[in-house]
Amino acid sequence: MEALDGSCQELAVNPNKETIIAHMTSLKWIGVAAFAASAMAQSPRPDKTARPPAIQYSVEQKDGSMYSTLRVRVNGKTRTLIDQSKEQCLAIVDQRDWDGNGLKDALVRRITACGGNCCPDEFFFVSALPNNEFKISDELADSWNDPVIEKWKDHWSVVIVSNNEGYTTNRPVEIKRRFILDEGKGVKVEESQRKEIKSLLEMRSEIFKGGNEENNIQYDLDGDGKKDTISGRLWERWGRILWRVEFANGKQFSTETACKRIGVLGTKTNGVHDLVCDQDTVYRWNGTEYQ
Ligand SMILES: [Ca+2]
Ligand SMILES: [Ca+2]
Repeated sequence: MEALDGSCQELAVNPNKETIIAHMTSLKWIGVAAFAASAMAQSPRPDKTARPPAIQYSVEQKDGSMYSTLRVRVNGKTRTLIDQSKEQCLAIVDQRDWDGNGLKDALVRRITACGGNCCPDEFFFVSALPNNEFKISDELADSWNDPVIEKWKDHWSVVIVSNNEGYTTNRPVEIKRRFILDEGKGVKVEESQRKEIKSLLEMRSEIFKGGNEENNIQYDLDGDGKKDTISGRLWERWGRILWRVEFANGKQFSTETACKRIGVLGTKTNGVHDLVCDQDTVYRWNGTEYQ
């Protein structure tokens, strides 16, 4: 009771004494009153009863099913958040207190294809609310890649890069979005689109009708006065051009890298024009080949 006595002495000189004492009476709980009093005395004691619950998210596959059950364990008690009957394939990307409310939340990947490589994955948050409930956010964005988790203005944030990769010859589009978790919702706080470098001349996969067709563009890349040829075939599965360069002097260069666009840039390296793949990937001549 020594600390309580000390706190009461402090209360006696506090101008808000009546308010505090009225509050203490209404609470009818000497422990809370002692805490309030000690807080007023600016000598806080750790409140061991305020420790946040232990929260742990997990995903499991039962009975040989390909579908997942998303669970959360709170202080040793397990709850199901998404049942296997929903026929989703899930994986936990990360668990931490995303929104800073003292309770652990999770970032979850929904594996759209459930195996295979048909399509990008989706991502969503599961957040622990102060009322002991859990909230599943809307899906944030899709991606073929792992999202990046990083601090942004004192918040935890996730950066998800989406693109239109797939069985399509559409022009490449890549959008980078940043989300934070706020009151159970994924809030987009930044968005940007990857820009294209302008080329002098280019070949795009959209001109191809099918995999057997070959197209080419001609330009004097090495400045010897004779036009060189960039030729390509379509890799239909990814709508990308498998390309190679044939110089007029007989030298050849080929690569395994397929591009939705292969173009000639105005800039040169070692006297040979640089090439651009997709939006901004630049190939430079090192004297013997493009890299
Ligand atoms: Ca939280
Ligand atoms: Ca040439």
